[in-house]
Amino acid sequence: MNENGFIPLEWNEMSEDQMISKAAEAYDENRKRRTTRHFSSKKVDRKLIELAILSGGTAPNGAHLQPWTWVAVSNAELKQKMRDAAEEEERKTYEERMPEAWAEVLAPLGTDAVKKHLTDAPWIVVLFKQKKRMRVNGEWGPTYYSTESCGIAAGLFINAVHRMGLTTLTHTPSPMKFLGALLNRPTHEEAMLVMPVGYPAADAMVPDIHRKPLDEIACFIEE
Ligand code: IYR
Repeated sequence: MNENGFIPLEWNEMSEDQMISKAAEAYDENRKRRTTRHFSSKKVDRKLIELAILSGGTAPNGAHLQPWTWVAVSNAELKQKMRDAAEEEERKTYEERMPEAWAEVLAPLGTDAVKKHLTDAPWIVVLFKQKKRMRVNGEWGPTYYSTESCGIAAGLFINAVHRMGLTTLTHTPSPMKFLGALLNRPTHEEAMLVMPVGYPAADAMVPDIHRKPLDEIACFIEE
């Protein structure tokens, strides 16, 4: 049935026990996700990257404009160029542009201007946010909530990568303009996140940090 462009929602009610068990299972899986900077160079099938991008593309988004372009790079020469350009910007950030208040919170995470993960990982996926769209009348129009939309999409992509047993790192070279030029993107698209994807290295390390407990991140207002 299709009435005015609407179709029935596909949805199956679960028992409350089943819901709790599914919710706990999802949390248990999600809390095992960690961000590591240490990637193996073991190859990853393109099909897995396609599936992760498709998961990202299921994100709720402003006016259903799906304002994202995902560029997946496995070409070694191009990954090296991306790393060189990212490191050039990052050296300036870490050495000259980073205020002390920022450096202080990054210190425990062990980040620096060396972006070895960009050449170690078999894939780099760059998420571009579309700031404009072509209207049916042929004129350029805005997109809406594209930052929020792409943020949600990135979260779903990261979750999909984790659930398939791989790892990714959200890298934010700043400024990111060089990515549009290197990857030939039109000017209405703005690079937002760089996500190397691959297997963690056998000796991958992560900082010994902890997540805030529920009572520090949420409050409930009930009857
Ligand atoms: N963009 C830099 C610096 C950086 C900033 C934050 I906030 C982090 O959580 C981690 C790193 C980089 O990608 O290294």
